[in-house]
Amino acid sequence: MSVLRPLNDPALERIAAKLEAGERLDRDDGLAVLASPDLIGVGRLANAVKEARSGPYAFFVLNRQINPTNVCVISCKFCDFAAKAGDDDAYEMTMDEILEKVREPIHEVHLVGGLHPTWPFEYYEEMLRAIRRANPAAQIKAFTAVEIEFFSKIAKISVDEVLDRLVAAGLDTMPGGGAEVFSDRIHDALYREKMGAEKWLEIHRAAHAKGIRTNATLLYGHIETHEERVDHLMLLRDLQDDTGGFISFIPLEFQLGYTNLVARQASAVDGLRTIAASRLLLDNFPHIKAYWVMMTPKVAQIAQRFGADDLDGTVVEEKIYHDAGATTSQGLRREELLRLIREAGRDPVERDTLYRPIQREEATFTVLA
Ligand code: V47
Repeated sequence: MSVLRPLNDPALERIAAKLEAGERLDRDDGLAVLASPDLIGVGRLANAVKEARSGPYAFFVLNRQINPTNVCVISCKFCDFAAKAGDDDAYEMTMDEILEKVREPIHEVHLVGGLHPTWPFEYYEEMLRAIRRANPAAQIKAFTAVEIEFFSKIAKISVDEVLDRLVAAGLDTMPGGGAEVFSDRIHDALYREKMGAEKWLEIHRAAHAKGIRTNATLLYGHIETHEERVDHLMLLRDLQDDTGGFISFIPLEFQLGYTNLVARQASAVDGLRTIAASRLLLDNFPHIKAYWVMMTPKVAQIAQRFGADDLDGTVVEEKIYHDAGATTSQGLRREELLRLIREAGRDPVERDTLYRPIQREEATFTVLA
C-alpha cells in the first residue's frame, strides 16, 4: 500500500493500522473519517486504498443522460425534477426525440425518468429496443429500482419478469438512483411514497442474481446525520458481500433547489470526506465515482486524490440536478475530462458501462487486464 503517513489524528492512526493489518474497517472508522480534522490524512488513507485497487488510473465514459419524462405519480420532498401531468413544466419526449439523442459516438446511455401515470411497460421495452437499434455501440444503463418496482405494479408481473424482459429488450446495467438514504427517519420525512431501504436492496439483489451489474448511490448533504450516511454504506457493503453485483458507488450531493430543506449546499470538504469514507468502508466495491455534475468539475478533480477512480462522463444533458438549480455545465467534452484527469496526475481510461476499457487508436494509456 502506498504512503499512509504522516497523520495528525489518532483516529486515523487506528484506521491506518487496520489497513496495514488487512483488517476490515467498521462503522466507527467511517464516522471518524467523516469527522476527522485531518483532511489531508483522510485523503492519504483513501488514496492508498484507491491506488492499491486501480493503480494510477481514472475512468470516464462518453455517455448521454436521457430523462424521457418528468411526469411522476409520486412527490418526494427533495426532488425539483418531478412534475404532475398538465403542469407548465411537465414534458414527455417522443420516441424520435429520445432516439435523436443517442445517435452520437457514445458508449453508454443513462436512461431514467419519472413514474409516468399512463405509459405502459411495453413502451419502456420498445424504448430499449429502439435505442439498441439506433446505436448498437452504446450500452444501456437504465431504470432505477424504483422504476423496476413501478413497472411490476403497472404490468402486474413480478420483478423477476420485469428484469428478464428488460434484459431481453437491451438493458445492460442498472443505475444506482432511488436509494436516497437507508434510514426510516429520512424515508418518512422526505420520500414516504417511494420504496425504502429493504425493497431497494431486494431489487438490486434480484438483479445481481440474474447477472445484471448495478450501481448504488447515497443522497447526502440534506437532513441526514453522519451515522445515517455510514449505516447506508454498511448496508450496501453487506449486500455486496452476498452478491458481488455492484460495480460503482456514487455519493450524490444534494442540490438545494427550491425545496427549502436545508440552508446551504454541502461543502467541498464534506464531499471529499464522503468520497473517502465510501472508498474506505466499501472495500468490496470496484469503483467510487466522483459525479462532477453535482460535485462540480473542480471538486471532482480533487476527489481523484480522495479515493474516487471515476468521473462518470460527458453526460451532455442533465435534468435532475439542473432543475434543482445546479450551475455546472450540461456536459463536458472528452478533452476536458482528459484534462481534469491528467492534471490530477492520473492516467485516463475511457470505459464502457461495465468498466471495460475502450480501445482507441490514439489511446495513451495501458489497458487494464
Ligand atoms: O435517485 C434527485 C437524486 C438520483 C436531487 O448510477 C437529487 O451511474 C441531488 O441516481 N439534488 C438520480 N440529487 C441520479 C442518479 C445517478 C446519477 C449519476 C450516475 C448514476 C449511476 C446515478 O438523483 C435520485 C436522487 O437520489 N436527486 N433530486 C437533488 N435536488
